Amino acid sequence: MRINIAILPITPGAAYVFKFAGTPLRITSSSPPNLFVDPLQDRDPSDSNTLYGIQSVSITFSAAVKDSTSGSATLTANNFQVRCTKNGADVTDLQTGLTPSISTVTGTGPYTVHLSRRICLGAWTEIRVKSNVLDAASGTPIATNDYDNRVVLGFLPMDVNQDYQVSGDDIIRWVSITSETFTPPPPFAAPYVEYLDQKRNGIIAGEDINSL
Ligand SMILES: [Ca+2]
Ligand SMILES: [Ca+2]
Repeated sequence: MRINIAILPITPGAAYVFKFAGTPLRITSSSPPNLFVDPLQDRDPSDSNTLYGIQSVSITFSAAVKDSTSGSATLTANNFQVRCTKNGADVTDLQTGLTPSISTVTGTGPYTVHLSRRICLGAWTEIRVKSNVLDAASGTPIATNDYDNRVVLGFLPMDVNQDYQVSGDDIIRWVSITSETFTPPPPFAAPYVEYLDQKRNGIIAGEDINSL
C-alpha cells in the first residue's frame, strides 16, 4: 500500500526572497524544523488508545517580539492559529477526526506553542503567527510571507526518508541511517530516534524496522 500526504504546502520560487534592512519580523528557526515529517508510529502497539504525535513546537523570531495589544513580550494562544491541510484543503486527524487548537504559549524567546492535541495524522499541521505579533523595537508586524510566519509539520508514520509517502524506499533509508550513511538535518542528532524509533520506546532495534 502507498499512502501519502501529497503536495507540499509551499509556493514554488518563494524561497528566492531578498532580505534587506527593514525586512518584517519573521521566524528564523523552529524545533521541530519547518516541513519536518514525524515518521514514527501514531499509537502504542499494545494499547491503541494511547496516541502519539508532536504536540508542541518551539519558535525563534528574528527579533524580540511583543503582543500588539498588551505590548508585552509574553505571547498567548491569541497570537497564533493552527489548521490541518492536505492538498491545500482543511482536514482533520486521519484517525480521531479531530483537529488541534492552540492551548498555551510559554517562554519569551524562543516561544513554545502548545497544542490541545497532537498534530494531524496523515496531513500537514500549520502553526501560523498572527499579525498581532510585532517586532518589539520597531513595531513592524510579522511577515505575510508563508516562509516567514508559519511552521508546517507533517505526520506520516513510516515515512523515514521524508518524501511524503510510504514505500519500500523507507526501509532502505532506515537501514542507511543505522549504518550512519545519512545525516538528518539539525536539530536532530545521532542516534536519530526521531526517524528510527518507530515504537517510540527509546530503543532503536529490529522491532522498529519490523513494523515498516
Ligand atoms: Ca517515504
Ligand atoms: Ca524502538
